[in-house]
Amino acid sequence: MLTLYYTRTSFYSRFIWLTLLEKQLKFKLVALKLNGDQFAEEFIEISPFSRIPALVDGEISVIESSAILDYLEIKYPVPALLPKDPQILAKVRMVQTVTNNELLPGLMGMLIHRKDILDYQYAQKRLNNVLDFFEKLLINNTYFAGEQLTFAEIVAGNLIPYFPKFNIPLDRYPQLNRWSENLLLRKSWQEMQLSQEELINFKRRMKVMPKIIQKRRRERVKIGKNV
Ligand SMILES: N[C@@H](CCC(=O)N[C@@H](CS)C(=O)NCC(=O)O)C(=O)O
Repeated sequence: MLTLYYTRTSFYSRFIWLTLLEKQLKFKLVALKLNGDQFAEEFIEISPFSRIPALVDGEISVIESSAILDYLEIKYPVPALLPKDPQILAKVRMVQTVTNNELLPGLMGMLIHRKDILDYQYAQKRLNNVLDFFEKLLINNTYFAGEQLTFAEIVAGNLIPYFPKFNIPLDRYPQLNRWSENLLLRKSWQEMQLSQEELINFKRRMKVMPKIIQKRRRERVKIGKNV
């Protein structure tokens, strides 16, 4: 049996959750609150850096979301979520990586900072640059890889369709808008929908994230784990 350690609002956890759903695997979810429970000894045995997501598959524990995705793809290859064609694979990997390295920090920056400060404006610029780039990459295709749903949807599609809920309209991006609406209709996306209350709490939590991060660092130093 597969077990995913996660929280419902964690971006990295959510795309593992989506992968398990899209591959129609049987799995168990174990929710962490991240209020200190990530430092419990039993969890650190599974996830030595005390972070989610962590996936346990029988004898094996896998941490780091990209490693988990690769593991699931090779171990459970049907339906395939990575294309074989090198050019299309490069596109999918670009979408995955740019989402993690540019889009997510952009969104977080916009949720954390006040609009009048440079950090917010820089975050917004990063986010808009990614949306411009993705809009062009999509062309008129159903998915980034054409007709095949891939990790590009699992990763970028785990953020962009929810932008309107964060007051980031997609009107300027007709391709991404169409693509987002299409993803939100899928059973797997619907199964993971956050409630209005969860979204409000998430936004509130983001505002105090710098303080939460400091607190976690103090905890990590105390227990002698990696920061
Ligand atoms: N590089 C990791 C990042 C995971 C990560 O940052 N997880 C956050 C939740 S989204 C976490 O566990 N935070 C708890 C903490 O830092 O103590 C991955 O891709 O899996």
